[in-house]
Amino acid sequence: METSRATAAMRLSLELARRGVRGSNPLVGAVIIDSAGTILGTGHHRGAGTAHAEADALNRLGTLEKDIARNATMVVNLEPCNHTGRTGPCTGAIIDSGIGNVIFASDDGGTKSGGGAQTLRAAGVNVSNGLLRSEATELNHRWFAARNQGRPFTTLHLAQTLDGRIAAKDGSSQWITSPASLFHAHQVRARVGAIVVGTGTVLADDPRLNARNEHGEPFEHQPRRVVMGLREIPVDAALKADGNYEQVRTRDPHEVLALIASRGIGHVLLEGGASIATAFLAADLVDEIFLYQAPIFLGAGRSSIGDMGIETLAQARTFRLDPLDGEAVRILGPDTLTHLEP
Ligand code: AOF
Ligand code: ZN
Repeated sequence: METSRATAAMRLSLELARRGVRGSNPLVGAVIIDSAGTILGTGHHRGAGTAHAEADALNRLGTLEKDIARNATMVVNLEPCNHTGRTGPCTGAIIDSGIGNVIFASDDGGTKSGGGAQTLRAAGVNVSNGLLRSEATELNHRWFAARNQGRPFTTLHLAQTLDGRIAAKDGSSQWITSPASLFHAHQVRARVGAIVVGTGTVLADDPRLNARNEHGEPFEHQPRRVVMGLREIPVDAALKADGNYEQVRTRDPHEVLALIASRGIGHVLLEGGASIATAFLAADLVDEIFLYQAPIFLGAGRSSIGDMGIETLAQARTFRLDPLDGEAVRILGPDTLTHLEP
């Protein structure tokens, strides 16, 4: 395989990968090319529980003729997995397809999912790695970091006014953002393993914190509700309704994430309030942000983020626009939604 063709295919894999959603799984794209570099098929991973990129590309391509398969190359930005998780192992799917060559960028390195290259080689597949490794590592850097630290991936929701308020002076806060924003937030809820809120939010708003569709009906998958903080919350709090709930009596975000990881949960949504958002940001434990911004000012009232101990501009916590499906900023009814990463 000519390097420039393989590199072009890897660039395409990275581009396809970015169409997925972040969370407990990495962003992965796969491109199958023939010996001349012509694209035979493409695929990408859409998020936890859905087909992996390699399987997606193979499924869409269908059965390959033996000769074509032997000369074809699977180009993918992550080492094909070697484990049966929510889906079958990609190594097995590649071996079954008869594809003779695999080029990947980053190693998987997971205790269960890793070792794919070895399995493929043992089955007679030519494997090479490291092509565009730095781009591939960069693409999933927060996911790699979360996994190396043994903690869940975290998503922070901020729903605020143009002046960064989440409640008016009198405490009223429902609703600052529009139904369109709320619906988007519920779709995010539906794909995380747990939602974290502070005791203050429970005492102030008594939220249900379940994931509902546009008709207000609950989605099939419901996240676990984790309440963080020392204050007692009422026995009849709405979020306790289905029993999929617990309180963690700490103010330390590391401790909360360790507990959630011990429950086998890989993706956490931080929903508020300000003290939770502030604590996780200050500890550099926010992997992505969905910022819902309503076109209103309040001029006073509760800020979305509190004092993080920053004294001067040079100490600012910096985020950057991170496109999802090609766009980092979206219009949701009257609001804007910005997707950010550290
Ligand atoms: C791949 N291709 O597209 C992805 C991989 O439980 P599962 O089945 O969703 O597996 C998740 C693990 O598989 C994840 O932690 C990572 O190690 C790997 N992700 N591997 O070959 C893909 N998304
Ligand atoms: Zn896989």
